[in-house]
Amino acid sequence: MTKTIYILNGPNLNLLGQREPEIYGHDTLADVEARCAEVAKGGGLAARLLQSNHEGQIIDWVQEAREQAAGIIINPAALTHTSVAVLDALNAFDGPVIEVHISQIHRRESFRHQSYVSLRADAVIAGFGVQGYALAMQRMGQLVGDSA
Ligand code: CA2
Repeated sequence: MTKTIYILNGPNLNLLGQREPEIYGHDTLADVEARCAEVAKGGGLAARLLQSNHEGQIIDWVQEAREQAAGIIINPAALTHTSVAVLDALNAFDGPVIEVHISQIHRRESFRHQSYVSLRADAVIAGFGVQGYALAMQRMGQLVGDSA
């Protein structure tokens, strides 16, 4: 059976492509979803992209992933820097976790330098723009694919 990778996105990422293009670029989450689906397919995987502005919903999806997904790609957005609850949920997930940030968070305000999620993430990608999601999916193919 095809393995599914969850691509979870936190608060305000629904605005991707509509605001602050100088930081986040012009692509929308729908563009990200299409590109990730393509890369996933090439690696024999399926992609499921989800976005919520609500911390509890992100946690519910991480818990759902325990049953439904082989790996998680997550851009927790601002929850990266605040949420022990998202970290705890990820700690209960057994598969690979890749943290993605569109911007280079270490070159931004100091409050963005701290990531709770990095304490669990197997890999972190930051500053590649939305290409980071596709790179993460490529790596997932290596980590959970049939040739892994
Ligand atoms: O660089 C990233 O991917 C971030 O996770 C994005 C978060 C920010 O809080 C993190 O520090 C770094 C912000 C997401 C908000 O997304 C928007 C996209 C377009 C327009 C407005 C907000």
